[in-house]
Amino acid sequence: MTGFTSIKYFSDNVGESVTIRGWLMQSRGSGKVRFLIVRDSTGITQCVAEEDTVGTELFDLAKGLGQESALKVTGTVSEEPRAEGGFELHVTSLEIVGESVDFPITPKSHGTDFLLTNRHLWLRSRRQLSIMRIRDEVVTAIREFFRENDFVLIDTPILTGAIGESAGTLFSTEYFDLGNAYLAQTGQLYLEAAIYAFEKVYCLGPTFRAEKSKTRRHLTEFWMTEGEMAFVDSDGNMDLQERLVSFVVKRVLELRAGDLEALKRDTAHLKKVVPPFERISYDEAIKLLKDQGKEVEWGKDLGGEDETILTKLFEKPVFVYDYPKKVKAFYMKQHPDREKLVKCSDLLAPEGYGEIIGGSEREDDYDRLLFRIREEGLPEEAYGWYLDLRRYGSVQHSGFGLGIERTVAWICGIEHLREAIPFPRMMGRIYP
Ligand code: NSS
Repeated sequence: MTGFTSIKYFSDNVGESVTIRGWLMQSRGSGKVRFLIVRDSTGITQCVAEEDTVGTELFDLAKGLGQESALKVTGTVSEEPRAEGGFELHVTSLEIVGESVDFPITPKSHGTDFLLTNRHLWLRSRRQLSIMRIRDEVVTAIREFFRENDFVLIDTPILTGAIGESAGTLFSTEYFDLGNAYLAQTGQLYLEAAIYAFEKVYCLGPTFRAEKSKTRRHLTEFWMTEGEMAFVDSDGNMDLQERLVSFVVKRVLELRAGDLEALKRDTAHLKKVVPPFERISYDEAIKLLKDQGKEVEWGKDLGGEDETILTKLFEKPVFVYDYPKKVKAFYMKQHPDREKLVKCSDLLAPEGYGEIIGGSEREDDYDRLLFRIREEGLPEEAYGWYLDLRRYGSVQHSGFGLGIERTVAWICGIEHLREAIPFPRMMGRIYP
């Protein structure tokens, strides 16, 4: 589009007259000068309207503008180190594109419930702008990492016939004459099929779990990136994960420093995120928890509180590997020496954040996998195709799933997953 510029490009236009389009975030001033803080796709800038320059009519217009009015602002760009972005725009003319009266979300603080009900408007707040930009960077970095490492993107289905993770948290829907279909809990089983075509594959998309718990770590719809690799064991799986996570954190530190600062994130913690990460066995984790005075029983899954305690003992993300089979999914490979364990790992993010990745080596033996499907009471007929993969060129393979919202929440240093996704889906909320 000609005739307009974006805030990001002000450095190319110093001393020139330009027009920007955007929304008014805030307006302040006194007497004969008004400062309009305007946001566009590329940044936030201060537009200065002086009565002596713009005339009384335009000045009064500027004074009366409501928060979130859509505007076209024309003015001269000048350098101003004290202003946000280092430049400001000296207004010569102003056009209201869309009025905004009594925007409900003001700079004062509001309750969480009110903000969530107004999520469609809350998204425009500064903190939310920074979180969403970091989310964008996280997803972009993940795609770049996989591409650089020769993984092929495989888009896995959302409507599925087989249960991917566990029967307890399924959303189901009627599927014509074929009975129930489930919303995907994972793309993993389909990625396992695709490694036989491409060796290394990944997916990145929404997944669904009917979580009835209301914790800060659970959404009913969350985004996950999953990687799957042929000829890779559980250790190799962890190697890849620590490289991926380190790459993503580095990217955000490099490219979204301003947003981290806006969120008041202490980046000292993030700068430590470089390979290798510590790896402790489930047995060791139980012992560490007991040493910390936590009552835990060998054989139970680690809860959110246990993870929080563990992560506080380490400066970097930490892997916990080889969990009891009882608490993990049917597809995980049995430990070669200890039949009660499976070859898996969870990656726990530091500073109390806890699990961001779940991964494992997969059961590649036809008979043992069939046994596990039966043992878990899963409908055998739905897994015919999955078992087939163990019949034609089956190889040792491993993979993992990284939760996007949990990763974003940790990198941003925010408490609750609901702020890490544009429109959160939780048990008690389906609007907006
Ligand atoms: O259940 S996981 O631990 N593992 C899987 O789904 C495997 N099929 C992945 C694989 O090996 N391909 O979930 C993986 C991650 C977990 O570590 C969390 O970061 C995230 O997905 N996750 C969630 N995020 C938000 N809300 C909910 N409910 C949730 N459940 C898992």
